[in-house]
Parts: sequence; C-alpha cells; structure tokens
Amino acid sequence: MTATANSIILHQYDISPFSEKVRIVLGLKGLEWFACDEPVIMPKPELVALTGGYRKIPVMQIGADIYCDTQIIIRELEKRFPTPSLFVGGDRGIGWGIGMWTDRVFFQAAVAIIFGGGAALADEAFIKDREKLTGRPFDIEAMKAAAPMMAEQFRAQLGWLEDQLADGRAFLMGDKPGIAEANAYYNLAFIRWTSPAGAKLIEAFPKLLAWEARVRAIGHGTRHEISREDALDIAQAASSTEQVSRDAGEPNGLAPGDRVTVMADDYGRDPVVGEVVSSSAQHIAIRRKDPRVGEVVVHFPRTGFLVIKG
Ligand SMILES: N[C@@H](CCC(=O)N[C@@H](CS)C(=O)NCC(=O)O)C(=O)O
Repeated sequence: MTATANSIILHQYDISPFSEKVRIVLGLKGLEWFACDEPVIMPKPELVALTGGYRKIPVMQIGADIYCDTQIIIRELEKRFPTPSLFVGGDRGIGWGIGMWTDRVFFQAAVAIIFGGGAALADEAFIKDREKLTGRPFDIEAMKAAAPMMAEQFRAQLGWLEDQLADGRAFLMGDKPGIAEANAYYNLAFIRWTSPAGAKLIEAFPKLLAWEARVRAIGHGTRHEISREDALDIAQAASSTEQVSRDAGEPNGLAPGDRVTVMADDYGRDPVVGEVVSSSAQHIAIRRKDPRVGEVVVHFPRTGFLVIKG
C-alpha cells in the first residue's frame, strides 16, 4: 500500500500517549492511515521541515496540510470523515473541554507518577531534551517526592471516570464511544505501558477496568508504515487544499495575508512563522515555505496556542 496526497500520515512514535489519543480516533472511525515514526527526542529535521518549528508529537499530514496538536488533528478527522461521529450525544462542545482537562491536569499527574517512579525512559539525553522542551529542570528527585501526592490526584480523576460509568453505561457519554473515550483513555494507556505502580491505581475501579478493555478493543484502524523521506516527498509534490477565508469575528482583526507567529502556550513553545490563510474561533492555518517540502499550510487549534501578529 503506497501513500498518496490524500492519505492520513501520522508523525508519531508508539509510546507517545498523545499519539494513542489519535490512534483511538482512527480506530473509532475505522480509518486507514500511515504511521511515520519520529524520534522521541530532538533533532527531528524531517518533522520540523513540515511544521516550521513545532516539534511535539503527534503531527498529522495530509498532502501539504500539516496539523499540529491532537485537538486540530481530531477536528480535521471529524470534518473529513464525519461518520461515525465522535460526538455521541450531549458532548459537541464539552467534548473539547474534556481534552483540556485530560491533556493538562490528568496528563501531568500521570507524568509525575511515571517519571517519579523511575521509568527507564529517562536517560540523560531524554532529560536534557525535556528540559529544553519545557524550559524547566526535569527534576526526577522532585518528581519522586511528588509521586505519592500525584497518585492521589490521579486516583481522584480515575474516580470521576468511574462515577461517570456508575449507571452501567458502556462508554462515558452513553452507549457509543466518542471523543470522551479518546481524551480519557490515553493517560491510562500511558500509565500501563510505563508504571506498574500507577497501573495498580486503575485496578481499584471495576467499571473503569471494563471500560478500558472496551476502548482497547476499538483498536487503531488499519495501520501502514511510511518513511520520513517518503512523507516529505508527498508534501513536496502536493498542494494544500485549505481555502482562503476571513473571519469577521477575529477579536484582533487577523486577516488572510497577515504575517503571524504561532506557538503553544504551555511547553514546546517553538515559534512557527507564516502567512494567515484562514482562521476561526477554533483554528488558524498559516502558509510557509520550506527548502525541502516547498509550500505547506500548517494548522493549529486556538485554545492552547498564542497567535502573535508580525
Ligand atoms: N498539546 C499537544 C501535546 C503533545 C505532547 O505533549 N506530546 C508529547 C509526546 S506524547 C511530546 O511531544 N513530547 C516531546 C517529544 O516527543 O518530543 C497535543 O495535544 O498534541
């Protein structure tokens, strides 16, 4: 199977929890996709050629359109492949809000438990890389000290999920799986892959355990592999399909053609510079040129990102 300009290419690595969020969405929608494995630490020259600076994982590529952050990746997948919908009842807005909880507070508790527990992932090169990523010391000793408190935090949030399932429903929003599953599940998967002590916390919640098995069974759709060079060749040969559009509601008057810098507001704040193609309350798409891939359009969500004019 060969990838084309219409194929979904997920720049990822297998042990990446945020990639697992997207893989579950690919499974829910029964999609065929290409995994393009990226390094766990910098340098990531091929990824940065596509994004213009953004280095976090995952990044989705469809032709010359590059989607940075799981929120915009999932929004695009829902737009291009609306059936079955990720919105299964009563969660069309709050589904995104669940992501802001699980990607930040829930995820940070998992990280402290995993690395405070001495996960073998954290060698010297990894620690140096993550210090650069976050702009703070990656302080294993501090994480060790915080791990017991974080276990309480993590357990409390597992308890919310258990309570959500208390009426016997199969999935968080009812009888069908959707965006809430993708958002909630990947932190449990991350703990299972890396921390036996953390995984023990899950065992105390019977409804959650059964739910976890149901979500795992959804799978990842149909996965193929693609090399980084082949993915770059696809971007170079393709043209973006993003249409120019002006959002009259832009609070700061942003318009197509404006030069902007976009960066995450939390960690991995590497700036990406380009020219606005389209924007809305939920997205910004910017055009940039790269010597290896030519013209690409890079897409970001608005919550969790800063857009600076000029
Ligand atoms: N808000 C981002 C978070 C992504 C994220 O933190 N990804 C981790 C890996 S799961 C990462 O990029 N770590 C640094 C790296 O892999 O270089 C999203 O939703 O995509």
